[in-house]
Amino acid sequence: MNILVINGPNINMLGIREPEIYGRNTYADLVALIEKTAKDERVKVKCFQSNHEGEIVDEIQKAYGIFDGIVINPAAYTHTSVAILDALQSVCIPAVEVHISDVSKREDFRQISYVRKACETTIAGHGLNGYVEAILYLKNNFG
Ligand code: CA2
Repeated sequence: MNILVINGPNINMLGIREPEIYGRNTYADLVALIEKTAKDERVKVKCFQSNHEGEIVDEIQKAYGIFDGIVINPAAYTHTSVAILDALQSVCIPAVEVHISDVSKREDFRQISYVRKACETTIAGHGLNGYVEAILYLKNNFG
């Protein structure tokens, strides 16, 4: 199985500010955790992070015919982006929405997720382990 992990804007700043919300681990720690999980589970993984909506749309489109699953934390674009929703729907690849924090317990504007409609499930509030759970979900259900 070949899984694409997409992280949206500011995820590259993890561990630098707001440790009470996002923890103390860095983006490099997250990539290391995802790569270790992929090795343990014998799946292939590619990690992609961008601060730009169009680049995320491009990456989803490029996944067509190459990846069997997508793990996506669109970060702030979760709450605004019809373009990312449309891209996920256009490629028809099973996707899991991940949030490090429990967005359901945060501000009103974080209660809306445009991408959720194109995702099999949502994992939120489990910290970085949410990405591990998402990989296992895709492997168990679509691998
Ligand atoms: O909880 C999540 O994973 C989020 O997707 C993270 C986004 C936020 O906009 C979503 O509502 C929930 C934020 C990404 C990281 O932002 C940082 C801000 C300060 C310091 C480090 C990262």
